[in-house]
Amino acid sequence: MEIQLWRNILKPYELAVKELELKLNHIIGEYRDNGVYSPIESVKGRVKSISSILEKAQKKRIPMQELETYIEDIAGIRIICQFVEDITKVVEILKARTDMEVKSEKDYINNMKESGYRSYHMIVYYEVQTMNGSKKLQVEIQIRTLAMNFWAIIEHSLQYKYKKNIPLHIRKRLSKSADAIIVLDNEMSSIRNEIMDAQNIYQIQAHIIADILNNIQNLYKVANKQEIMEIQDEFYRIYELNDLKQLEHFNKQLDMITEGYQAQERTDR
Ligand code: 0O2
Repeated sequence: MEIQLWRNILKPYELAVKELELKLNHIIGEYRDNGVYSPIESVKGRVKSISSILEKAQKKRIPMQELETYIEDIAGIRIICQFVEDITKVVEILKARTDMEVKSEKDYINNMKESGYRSYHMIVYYEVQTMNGSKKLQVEIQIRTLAMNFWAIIEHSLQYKYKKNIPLHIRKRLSKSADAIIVLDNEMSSIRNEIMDAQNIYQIQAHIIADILNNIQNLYKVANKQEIMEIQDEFYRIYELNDLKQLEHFNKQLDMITEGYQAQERTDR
């Protein structure tokens, strides 16, 4: 096939990957902006390289004109979660979406592969708009924890190094480390609430501080310099106390001061 034709085939897949990365990252932002723990930690997408597509087509004896039907992972999205429990939540979120339709699912979390590989796979249909109209594509979504991802990346590199023929002694070690990953994920799950609380507090604090700085910036336009200096000194004092309640209280006071100036401005007009 001509290079230019490959480009034309792959372009819509590139669009699908970009759109899905944007949409899924937006979910993370929505959760965090609301001070709620996000079940998605990070998202990464890729379009399969031409050489990998050819390799897979050859291995599976797929005719060129049927590549797009039988190679389901030309577009791939990987969703990383912190905890195993989050994976179920992410699957629910994806199933509830109206911009994709689930074709098939594979649960390698509860049915670990012989290699030790664990991940939840979904093949979804996703529609993109191109200059030639809309096109429905298949996208593979892999959902796994940070720990599972660590294992999969290492094992994938070894598969590449040994051309999918990893020596037995290394396979045994990989299998042992896959078991260790299960223990690690379970341990993390047992302190999940504690970790989630800590992360939420961090997010809330970051929001309040951003709010306070925004308020102070607005006050520059209306308040006198002396008052702003006092407010700033007070902010630094409270910030050093590292006390969320005091920061919240200070922010409310700033809101009131700002409202006071706005009311005065209205009556002056
Ligand atoms: P790449 O380079 O990641 O794109 P097949 O695709 O034929 O191997 P199948 O049944 O079509 O297998 O799909 P399956 O088993 O769900 O695997 C799809 C993808 O999951 C693989 O794509 C890998 O990304 C990942 N995967 C599956 N098994 C393993 C494993 O044992 N170790 C690692 N590290 N990853 C795995 P590709 O095309 O094989 O590879």
